[in-house]
Amino acid sequence: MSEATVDYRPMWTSLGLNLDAHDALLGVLSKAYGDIFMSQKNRPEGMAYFDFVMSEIHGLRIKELMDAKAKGRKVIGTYCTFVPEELVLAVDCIMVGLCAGADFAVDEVEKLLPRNTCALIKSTFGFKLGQVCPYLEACDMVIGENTCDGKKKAYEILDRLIPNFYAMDMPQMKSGEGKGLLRAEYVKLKEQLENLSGRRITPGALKKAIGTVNRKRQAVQRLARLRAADPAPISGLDSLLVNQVFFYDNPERFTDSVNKICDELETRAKAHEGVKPKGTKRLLMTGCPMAVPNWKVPAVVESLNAVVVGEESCVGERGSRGCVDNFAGDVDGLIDAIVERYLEIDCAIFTPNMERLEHIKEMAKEYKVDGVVLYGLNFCSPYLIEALDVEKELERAGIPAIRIETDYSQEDTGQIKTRIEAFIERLSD
Ligand code: BJ8
Repeated sequence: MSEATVDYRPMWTSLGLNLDAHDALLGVLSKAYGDIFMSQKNRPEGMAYFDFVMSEIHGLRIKELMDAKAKGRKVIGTYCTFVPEELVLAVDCIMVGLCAGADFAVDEVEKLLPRNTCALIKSTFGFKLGQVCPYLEACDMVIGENTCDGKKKAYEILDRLIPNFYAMDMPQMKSGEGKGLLRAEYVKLKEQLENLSGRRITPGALKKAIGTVNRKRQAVQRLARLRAADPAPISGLDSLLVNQVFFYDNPERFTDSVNKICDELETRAKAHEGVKPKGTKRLLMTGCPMAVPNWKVPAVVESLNAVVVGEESCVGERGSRGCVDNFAGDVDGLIDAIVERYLEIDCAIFTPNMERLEHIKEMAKEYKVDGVVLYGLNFCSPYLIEALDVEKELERAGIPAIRIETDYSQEDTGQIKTRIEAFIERLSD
């Protein structure tokens, strides 16, 4: 990650950031990125765009948001893939993902939350309490969703810390009333967005927004399919980075950049060129989402004789698969189509959630994986409990799996490395 050439400090000050704390965070981020990403070999040339995005993560993109705000556009922050970007774009607002992947202001956080709260929620609080996230501070509205119990209760507190915080309710079951409940929540959200932006959603605007988000998803779906090649034409780390940038980049520019990488990967695949030799062990990761800069486990995997070829995750295929049908002629019909697509997200908050097990097996087959890493954050009951069933199901299907339970600290990296190394050796038997 290169140094920013423009002085963004006045912009950060105007957003109310704590500049010293923010410098410290950027230092950690920059070092982690340099150590992990820039030491990779044989990366696609198209990753240069994503290196640039990361070097400007709190610079140019924030400036773009501030320029858009100056012209009257609103910025909407989200913490979950269940918030439809289609509705946000249809009122000419900009959506940014706010999930954070680093510990910050832990002592302050633990005055508000129990220590045994998952790292993702604690990090959300740390970024707010430490005043270090320009995305969060640039938001005109922040949407939380009542998914897991941790988020649901934490949002009651976050509501007091963040101005214009809006909590969206979520069904716990997809069957029965579930679809109707989600639809009702999306209609309420649409009204909130219309009030904030002063625009009414028209069929034309919603269709255009659906097209934009579909193209963005299709680009990452194309990238995912190309990873089925052996040798893998792109590393799991670079693919994860693309899926992370999905949440805050300009959608059209992101789509073009991903498609350019895909063109390059097609050529690589035809030439049997890869980031590691053919026959390298291929792993699928499944479980909790990994937000920037949470690269710990894939970095460990790829420091060994293995490559990650898929992520069954909300920062990955669970969050980006499927598209919204764009055929209906009115807003009601288009919202029905949005509900259909979003209900396909197999989040572990749903009960039962058998579709997720099927999807993991499908991915294992499609990407020709040798083994699966069940990734869970400490204290995340939904994914840690579901991991037991996933493991049994994979065992029945003859697919080896390893459960990794961790947090955002680096203290257990050595131990995780030892376990994954032994797992990979077992795959060679
Ligand atoms: S749709 S996965 S983005 S809720 S790790 S906070 S589940 S205790 S993140 Fe998620 Fe939406 Fe579901 Fe996806 Fe709770 Fe677990 Fe923490 Fe989690």
